[in-house]
Amino acid sequence: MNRRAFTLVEMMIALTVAAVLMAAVSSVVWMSQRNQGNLETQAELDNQANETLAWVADELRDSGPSCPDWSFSATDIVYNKCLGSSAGAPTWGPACRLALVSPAEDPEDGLDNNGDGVTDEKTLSLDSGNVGIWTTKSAFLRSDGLTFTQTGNKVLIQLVLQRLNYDRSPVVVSASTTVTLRN
Ligand SMILES: [Ca+2]
Ligand SMILES: [Ca+2]
Repeated sequence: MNRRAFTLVEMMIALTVAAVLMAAVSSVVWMSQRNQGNLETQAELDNQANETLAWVADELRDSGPSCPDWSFSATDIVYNKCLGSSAGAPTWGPACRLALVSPAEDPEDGLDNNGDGVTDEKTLSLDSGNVGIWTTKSAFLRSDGLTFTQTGNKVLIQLVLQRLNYDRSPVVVSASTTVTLRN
């Protein structure tokens, strides 16, 4: 009898120890996955911010206030690219427009319609004929995530990207660059 009771106690202790060990291992695995996932999210946003800034800088470098359709605001730019010159005068391409656009899955309504943890996120989009047909160039921008600031022939471009980490906490990346425009 005593031997059987002793065995039950042993079994209960063994089960408790096993449960504690499994909980500890699960916790370590989850934290490792979370840290790895968070690092990957951060790296993706950093890359996207840098690629977007380089692309915008390329778009604007051959343009400037002297182009025929130049229209500048804090959140969008209409511009023409210089294609070359003829008889000493610059030849301009069609009007293009860079602006924040609401994706169809999360329209501007104060709600996170697509449940990705960011309300009314935007894409930075290009309309290369200024006719309302947009090509998305960068996602995950916050609704306040694009600012153009013109000073003389320079434009400061500031981006703020946001998305959720692996653990559902928000990660925010801010990046900026200055482009020297064509005179
Ligand atoms: Ca929305
Ligand atoms: Ca959203």
